[in-house]
Amino acid sequence: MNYSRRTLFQIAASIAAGSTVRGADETKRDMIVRSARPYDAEMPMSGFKHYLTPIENFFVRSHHYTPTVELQSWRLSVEGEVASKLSLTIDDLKKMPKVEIVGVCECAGNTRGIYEPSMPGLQWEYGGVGNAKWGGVRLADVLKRAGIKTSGIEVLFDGADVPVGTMPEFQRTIPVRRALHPNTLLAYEMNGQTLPVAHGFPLRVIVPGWASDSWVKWVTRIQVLDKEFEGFFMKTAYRYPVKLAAPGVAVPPDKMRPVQSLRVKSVIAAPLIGSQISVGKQTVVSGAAWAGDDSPITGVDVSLDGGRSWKPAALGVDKSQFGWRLWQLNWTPAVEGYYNVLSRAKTASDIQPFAYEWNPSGYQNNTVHRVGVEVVAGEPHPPTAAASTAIPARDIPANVRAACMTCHGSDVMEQQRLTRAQWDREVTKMVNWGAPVKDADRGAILDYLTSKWGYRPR
Ligand SMILES: Nc1nc2c(c(=O)[nH]1)N[C@H]1C(S)=C(S)[C@@H](COP(=O)(O)O)O[C@H]1N2
Ligand SMILES: [Mo]
Repeated sequence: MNYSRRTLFQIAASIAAGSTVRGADETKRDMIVRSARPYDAEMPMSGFKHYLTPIENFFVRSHHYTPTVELQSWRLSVEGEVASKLSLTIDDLKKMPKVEIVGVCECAGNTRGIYEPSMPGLQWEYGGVGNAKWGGVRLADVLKRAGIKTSGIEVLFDGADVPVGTMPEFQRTIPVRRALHPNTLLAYEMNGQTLPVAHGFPLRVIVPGWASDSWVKWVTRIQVLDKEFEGFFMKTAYRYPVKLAAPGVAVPPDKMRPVQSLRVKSVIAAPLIGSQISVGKQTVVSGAAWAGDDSPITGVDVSLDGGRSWKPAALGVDKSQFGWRLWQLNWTPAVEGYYNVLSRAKTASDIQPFAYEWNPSGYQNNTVHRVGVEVVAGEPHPPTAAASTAIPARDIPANVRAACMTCHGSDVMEQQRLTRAQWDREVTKMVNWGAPVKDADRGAILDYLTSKWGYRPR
């Protein structure tokens, strides 16, 4: 959706005043909020204990402000390289054959937060992922109904969300081959309920096995293109180096390709990092594991000694082609001390690596998860929370507030660990997206950002 600058500032103002534009889904609980506006929140580690992630814990990633969609006026338009344009209501879609698929929705940037050197972006740890049952129609059925032409190369999706500042629209394409794949859906249900607002009400794209940057929410328009789409979110963002570069080295976008398939990955949900467990008492090491669109999980191995020896974990009974697999291993530690607990998932053709492939935007981090725990005699204490770098808004200088916090809160800045040169590039990007930065203020703003949220090792 396109808005004039004036409307944009009215929207920004109404959001700041907490009025009509809907923000976070009201039903979220225990989330790790990475940004309050636009709303970005991570699933707590306890979410990895459920086969289907409860919606109240399902992570949310929205580049822009959440739109309020009125079903009465909502239409899905299908256009471009098609024999006949369509304009469909949600009831039209519900009359078509319904399909349900369990699938992992994982942000390409999940686990970005552990890369060194760090890069700008939401500093997701492990919970930028969830597993849900999606219900809707096959995208192929809709495209065939419109009479998709053989000239079609890519299918473009456009959502109803409202860009932050002068950021580009969140528009994404997938190749026609993937669009016509029987597992690619337009979903109007999540875990058997109406798709929640935060997850794209009334309709979103589901591309099982692919990273969720392709899972466009709040879809209003589908356009079949006869050439490759040039938009920002395809040609600049969500790209991964064709050939890896050394950590910290820039890679030009034309030497990168779009992120597509997920990678084999497992996460340890319990015990939690930094926790204590009792000697001689049985503990359950448990978590979830998933993979991309080519082959399912064949096993998860657990090490209780930093990778010297491995034991196979028991896999949960619930399984589906694109869903995650729960796993667990019982452990009764006999000796006190500090233990490095690791999990490593595998498929018929791939296995989790120990070293990450550093890449400029910090995508696809699927390294072996390590959880350090202490085995103690006596009563264990719960893990201690990490120190916060939060600063009350009133203590942030006025020029920083005006430049940055018209569009988003300070929470997004607090999690960054950036050098002055990296902050400089961020400020340039934000100015291009409409941030009001006076030339005279720029140096002071950079000094402040670097002094508060400069690079620090994790
Ligand atoms: N319209 C729209 N769709 C979107 C986004 C967005 O910002 N706008 N974010 C994408 C990204 S990057 C991710 S990771 C997933 C997150 O889906 P969720 O919020 O349902 O977990 O939505 C995708 N679909
Ligand atoms: Mo994402």
